[in-house]
Amino acid sequence: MASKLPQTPPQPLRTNDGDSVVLERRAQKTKPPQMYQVVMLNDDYTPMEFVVMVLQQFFSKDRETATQIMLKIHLDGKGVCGVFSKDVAASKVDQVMDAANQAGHPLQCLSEPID
Ligand code: TYC
Repeated sequence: MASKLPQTPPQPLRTNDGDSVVLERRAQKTKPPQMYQVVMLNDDYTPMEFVVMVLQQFFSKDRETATQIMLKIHLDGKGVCGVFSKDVAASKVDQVMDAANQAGHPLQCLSEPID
């Protein structure tokens, strides 16, 4: 697949006097892509250990970080597992929901755009 080079806006050239040239700076037109956070919700039934495992397996968290995130969700009702492009975030949600369904746990997770 051909990779895109970063796009630099066209630089207008304008002659100033006989010899010199003025380069005008233009605002960058391409916006950075919208990013999405994957949020996990608390419930009363999913085992803490399962949530820690999900955070390690699908979000590449070490055990200590995964435990901290799980406890934050447990206490606050929800927590952010990671920030991704739209497609990757959707795929993370699918992976988590599939794993939870297969294990018979009601764990819920969603993705939402961030500013
Ligand atoms: N509240 C659950 C319990 O006490 C643990 C839990 C944490 C569940 C985070 C879901 O996203 C979650 N077993």
